[in-house]
Amino acid sequence: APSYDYLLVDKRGESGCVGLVTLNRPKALNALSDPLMIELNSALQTLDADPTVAAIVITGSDKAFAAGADIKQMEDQQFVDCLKVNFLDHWNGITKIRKPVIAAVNGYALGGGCEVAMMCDIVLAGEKAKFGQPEIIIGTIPGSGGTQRLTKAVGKSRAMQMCLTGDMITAQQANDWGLVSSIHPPDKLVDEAIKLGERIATHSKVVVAVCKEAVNSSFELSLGEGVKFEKRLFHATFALNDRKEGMTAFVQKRKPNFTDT
Ligand code: CO8
Repeated sequence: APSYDYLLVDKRGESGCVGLVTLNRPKALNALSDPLMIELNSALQTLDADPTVAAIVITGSDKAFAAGADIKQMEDQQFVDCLKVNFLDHWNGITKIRKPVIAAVNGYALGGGCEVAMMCDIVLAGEKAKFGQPEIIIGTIPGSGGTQRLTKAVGKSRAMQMCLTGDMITAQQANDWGLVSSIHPPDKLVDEAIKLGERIATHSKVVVAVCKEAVNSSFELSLGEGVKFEKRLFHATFALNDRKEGMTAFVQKRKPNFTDT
């Protein structure tokens, strides 16, 4: 297995069906440097390609999921440096992963850390988690989807307030606003995320991937186009053995035996 400088990668859950990626740069509160993000993309791609893995959990430490892009790396950077390498373009690698990705956020999810959490498919929070887009405080703005995904998640007024003040919100607020789907005691959070991954793992992996694609298309398409696309994907499941198996198992009152075909 590949080894990483800034990540711990493990397989958990029944038969190792859930990939667990732990951001591990404790000295900088998991600040998301270029090398860290390159490793994260690579670890996610490896787990995405692993046929035994059904879902992936990304977590950080108790203190920080991730405290944002690396400010020390950016301090002396010029516009032309950003332009030349299309700075942070590779961050959206997470959104190319076809298996469900669950963020388990304990501690700070700030700036790029909040953006990474929002690129995941499901976000679970520990009771002490804090979310924020503090870029405005350091003279910039969110650069990896913060102004877009946060607005879609919590609405304009709340997103504006967060982006314009830079103030953090609590796990409770994030839950009330729909940014996360549930809150857990900090020491139970990762286990809960893995349980959720295991639950998803009981389904057909191909159908899960199709379902994820359909939900995500709602962010890109008009309602009419989205519903049309969904309908065709729904029809497409009828080409799968797992669609037939799922319905036959229901009719025969037994558990389905999915083969991911
Ligand atoms: N980058 C680099 N180092 C960091 C970062 C960061 N984002 N966050 C924390 N660290 C480092 C600190 O410098 C410190 O290091 P050292 O011990 O060497 O001084 C160490 O981590 C511990 O941090 P603190 O001492 O500050 O810990 P506290 O518990 O006192 O405070 C906070 C914790 C509140 C999280 C505080 O560290 C903080 O405010 N961090 C910065 C948060 C922030 O502003 N994040 C947004 C960054 S910008 C961003 O993410 C933009 C993303 C997209 C950019 C697109 C550009 C094109």
